[in-house]
Amino acid sequence: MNSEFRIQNSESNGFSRFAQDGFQIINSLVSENVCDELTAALSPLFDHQIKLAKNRIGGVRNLLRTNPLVSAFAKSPAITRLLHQTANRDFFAVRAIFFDKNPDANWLVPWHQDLAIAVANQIKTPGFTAWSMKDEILHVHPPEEILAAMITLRIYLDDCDASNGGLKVIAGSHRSGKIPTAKIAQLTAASKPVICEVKKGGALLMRPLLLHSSSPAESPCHRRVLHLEYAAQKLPNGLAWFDN
Ligand SMILES: O=C(O)CCC(=O)C(=O)O
Repeated sequence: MNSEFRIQNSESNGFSRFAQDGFQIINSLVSENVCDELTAALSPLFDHQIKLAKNRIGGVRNLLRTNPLVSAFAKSPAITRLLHQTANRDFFAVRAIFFDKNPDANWLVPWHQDLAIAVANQIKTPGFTAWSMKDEILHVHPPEEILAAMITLRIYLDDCDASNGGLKVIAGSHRSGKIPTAKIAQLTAASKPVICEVKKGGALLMRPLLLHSSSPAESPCHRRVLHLEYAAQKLPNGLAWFDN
């Protein structure tokens, strides 16, 4: 990793009301070189995963622990400073996933909120539900206030728009807290989604509780994204983040 990594330009594209809307697009956050370095390190991992499990199209998980480049990037002062500026508190990286929509992996993601966090241990704790394993890592749904304080930063390693499966979001939906599944369809039918168009090197900041979805690409080409999740607080009752 280029230790001189820095934010080139954190000017937003007009969707700058992060607290209100629950998301913000940042143009030109990282340089072409850093994007290419990340792509070169992560694309082969994704291709390998697709080859091993053809019917299982998911992201490459656990990258904070397995990939020093991702870990250095996610924890770099430039990124943690950006997060601090966004929400006026300190954040630490807790999960990193690499996604690539491409002709071999062109999936649809239905409307949802990101409710699961990766944890190191299982201790029965009020408000913590839906324990599960994803890629051999323990996950759980924490109480709403923990999710509401988190931020996701998606780094775009390719240009992305509506034609190649850009993320769609419902502005402000994070302010409804955890939304029951039955209500998600009603809410999305009654709202006008925003398609997040982001150029290579740009980024999307979003709250995990923001309703989001993505369509398969119409013109499948690579749509590579490094998805980084950050938390702002320790977990209660002896529970611990899987990474921190
Ligand atoms: O990258 C995508 O298209 C969707 C990913 C997603 O929904 C998620 O990370 O929760």
